[in-house]
This record gives sequence, C-alpha cells and structure tokens, in this order.
Amino acid sequence: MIYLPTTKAKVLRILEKNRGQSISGSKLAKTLNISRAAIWKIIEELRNEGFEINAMTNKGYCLAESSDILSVEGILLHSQNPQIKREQIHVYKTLESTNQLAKKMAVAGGSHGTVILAEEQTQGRGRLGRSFFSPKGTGLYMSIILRPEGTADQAVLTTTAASVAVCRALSTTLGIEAQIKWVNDIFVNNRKVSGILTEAISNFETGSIESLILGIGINVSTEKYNFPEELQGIAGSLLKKNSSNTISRNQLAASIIHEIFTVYETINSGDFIPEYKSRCFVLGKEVRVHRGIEEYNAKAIDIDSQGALIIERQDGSKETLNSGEISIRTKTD
Ligand code: BT5
Repeated sequence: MIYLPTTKAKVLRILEKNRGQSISGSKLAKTLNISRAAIWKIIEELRNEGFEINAMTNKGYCLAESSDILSVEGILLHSQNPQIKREQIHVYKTLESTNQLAKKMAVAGGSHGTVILAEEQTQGRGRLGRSFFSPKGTGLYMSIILRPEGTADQAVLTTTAASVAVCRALSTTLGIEAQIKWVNDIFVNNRKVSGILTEAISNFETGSIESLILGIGINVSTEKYNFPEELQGIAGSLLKKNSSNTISRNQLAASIIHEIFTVYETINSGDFIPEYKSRCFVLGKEVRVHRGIEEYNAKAIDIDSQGALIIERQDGSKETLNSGEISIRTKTD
C-alpha cells in the first residue's frame, strides 16, 4: 500500500491544493514546522513515487497540472462527502485485483465503505471468469466493501445502482452522458468505457449476504492502440489524447465514491431505476441471451424494480433475467 506518513501527506495535500501554482520551500517548511531540508527530502520521495513536481528557482515547488497519480490526499481534496474518511481509502500501486483484496479485507472484518484503489491490476476480473484489462496509470480500478442490511441478495440491484452512480459522476465531472448495457457495462460513443463486477460473500450457514464487493473499472485515458487487439473494436476511454479536459483520476474517483455512497442509501427504494432505464440502450432492441450453454434471441423490453431485465422470447413468452450468470449481446456486439 502507498502509505504516506503524516508530514508527507500534509506536503502532498498542500501541493494538491495549489496544483499548477508554485509554493516556496520556506513557506512549506514554516507551515509544517519542519526544516527546508526535510521538505526537499519529502519532495524527492514524492517524485520517486511518480508525482510530477517542478522546482523553480525563487518560486518553489509546483505539482504539475498533468501529474495524475492516485492518492488518498488527492481523492479527499476533491471529495464533497464529509462521510468519507481518510482511514477508509486505500491506494495501491499494483494489485492482482482490487476485488480480490477487498474480499480478503471483508472476510477479515473490513467495514462498510472501505474503498480500495490500484494504479494497475495484473489480474483484473470481469464477470463469469472473464478478465478486465487494467493498465497502469490510465484507468480507475476500485472496489468498495458494502455491508447490506437484511438478507436479500442485492447483488444485481447494487450493480444497477452503481451503474447509475458512475453515469452521474461522468456527467458532473466531464459532462459526458453515458449509456448502460444491462447489466454492468457503461458505454460512451458506442464503446465500453467501464465495467462493474459485484461479488457477494455469503454466510455459509444462514445463506445471508455478509458483504458485497462492488468493483468498478474505468478506462480514463488508455489509448486505442494500448488495448489488446481483441479489445480495440470494443473498448474506449473517457479522455482523448490532447483533450482540453484536464480532470484528474483523483477527482473522478472522489466523484464516483460520492455518487456510489449517495445512491446506495436509496438501494431499497429503487429510486434510481428510472434513470437506469433511461440510460439503458438495450431496451426495445433484439438481444441474444447467453445462459450457461443455452443461447437464444429475444427482445429486451423492460427493467423491473430489482434491476432484472424483462425479455420477450420469440414465442411471445416473457422472462425475467436476474442472474449474474446471464449475459446478453446486441446485434452490434
Ligand atoms: C466487467 O465484466 O466488465 C466487469 C469489470 C470489473 C472490473 C473492476 S476493476 C476493479 C475491480 N477489480 C477487479 O478485479 N474487477 C473489478 P464483463 O461484463 O464480464 O466484461 C468483461 C469483458 O469486457 C471482457 O471479456 C472483454 O471483452 C471486455 N473488456 C476487458 N477489459 C476491458 C476494458 N478495460 N475496457 C473495456 N472492455 C474490456
């Protein structure tokens, strides 16, 4: 884990607050009540961790606008949600999978609202044993531990709610109005920019859900040619190269975490379902349903109050798809 001792965290917080502007070493030293040499040492450490900090004679240190390293400080700085505390956010350089670590932490007693992020995942997971390509520094890969109340299996509904939360965050931070493909994919300009994987940990004896691990992967600025060949026709990113949009991943992460916590408070009311439906581009379309070894064509007609997809089969019969074991394809897939 990237652990920042208090003074280092404070230096980073000041630099983040003044991003793009210089702040003198002596001012930093005075504010934090340490020597200029100590400041210099911390700046060197931060640089070694990848922070782009420029030093200008007579002006001081400046965290470059383009510096985009995930950090607890950076996320907190952009967080509008006072409920989100420093202790619950954990940032790692590299992990096999944030969901995998979140699961371990949940089993060990990790509390509701614990958030785990990684700069890269070496074994990012998708649904049904698929993988999620998670290259270093150009995406957001995060997992949140949720402790659902009651015994209902909220996994599908949580994925539904999280899809809406991610769309809201993209809208407020970037002005992007994304679309959703049932159940867990987020599309921008007909390309998948994000996938969500909700995994449940249940109590073996009672069968109740003890925790849900909500995993979200987003391609922020991965270039087309950096995706593996098989994904180049499917995957897309939020930011284009040289785009004027300079949002940092910390800012986006803060917004997503805020929107997830907000929407999760209304999970049982299903108030977000109308928004999910309005963004869900499969409704009204012909889809191919994949259920285990079975495959068939149908028309997607509605989303019910639990986030399940209602389809009409070719013989006119209706069916409700609510299992994580089902996936659908549209004609363009
Ligand atoms: C998903 O599964 O899209 C869920 C992805 C969840 C990833 C997050 S990252 C943080 C957390 N930790 C994890 O280990 N996972 C979660 P699914 O709907 O099954 O889609 C997987 C399919 O999407 C693959 O088979 C590819 O076709 C495609 N794909 C893989 N990587 C992609 C990417 N980076 N962007 C777009 N499409 C991708």
